[in-house]
Amino acid sequence: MHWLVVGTGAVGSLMAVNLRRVGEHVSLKPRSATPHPIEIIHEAHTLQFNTQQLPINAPTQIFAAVKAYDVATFLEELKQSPLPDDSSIILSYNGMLDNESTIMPERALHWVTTHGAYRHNNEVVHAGVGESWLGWARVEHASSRRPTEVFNVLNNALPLLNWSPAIDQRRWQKLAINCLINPFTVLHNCRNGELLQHDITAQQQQVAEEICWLAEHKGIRLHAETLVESALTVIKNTARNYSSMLVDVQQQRRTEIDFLNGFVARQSLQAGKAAPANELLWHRVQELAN
Ligand code: KPL
Repeated sequence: MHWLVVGTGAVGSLMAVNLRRVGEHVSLKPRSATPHPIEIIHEAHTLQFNTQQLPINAPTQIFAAVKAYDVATFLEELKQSPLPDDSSIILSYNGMLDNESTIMPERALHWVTTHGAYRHNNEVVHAGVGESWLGWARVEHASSRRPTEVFNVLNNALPLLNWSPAIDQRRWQKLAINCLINPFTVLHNCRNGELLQHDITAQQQQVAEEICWLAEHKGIRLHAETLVESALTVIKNTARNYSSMLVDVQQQRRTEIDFLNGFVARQSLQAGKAAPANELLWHRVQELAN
């Protein structure tokens, strides 16, 4: 199979090296056009990847691990250069977009993961082994058959992969975990594990309750206590990590706060209920990030 990995951050790089490891043909689509191969170091080996931009002529599986704020632009670019039949588009990003249901292509799939990875210069480190879930992005396809070949290759490359007809449930859980950890690491300027030294449980509980209300409004059932407990487990399991949001702030990049707590605040208001705890975190991180 031909794969085009879009985004050379931690997740994209991790998937690229693992797809290559299981014998797949992998190219990378960097943000800006570069004619040179890209090198990724993994487990002390240097791997070279050719770069490719759209349009694509041969059937290709696209694995896009991009920032939430790049998703709409990328999907628009794809719309301008439709993919050949037998291609699929697998998306992996933090948070949610307000207009998601209107911009998801027919054959799009969401890939949600608990694997931990980070990039240091050209090197990608698989810091924590987790598992992943794959499911159709468009609700009307939720119960359609899984794309067996794509599923098997992804499962082989980075196990364990689960097929999920209810991928939105997973995405909401992940959204909640990120909303309950990432902004707090920015406000306290600390590693995930250092959050245990700060008294944030009451605030997290309110953030979680607001998320549960919105999720319920959209037909997804979550439990606030369980979310806060899961966040605590993730904090302990990733204690030495800097959250992706804190890294973005430190490197003066745009954060994904608009697509996490910002998404919850905006969507709740639109549904008729304020979400003050999420709104406060949204604005505080925006202030600190500018
Ligand atoms: O996904 C993460 C992130 O940093 O974005 C967590 C789970 C918080 C781990 O750092």
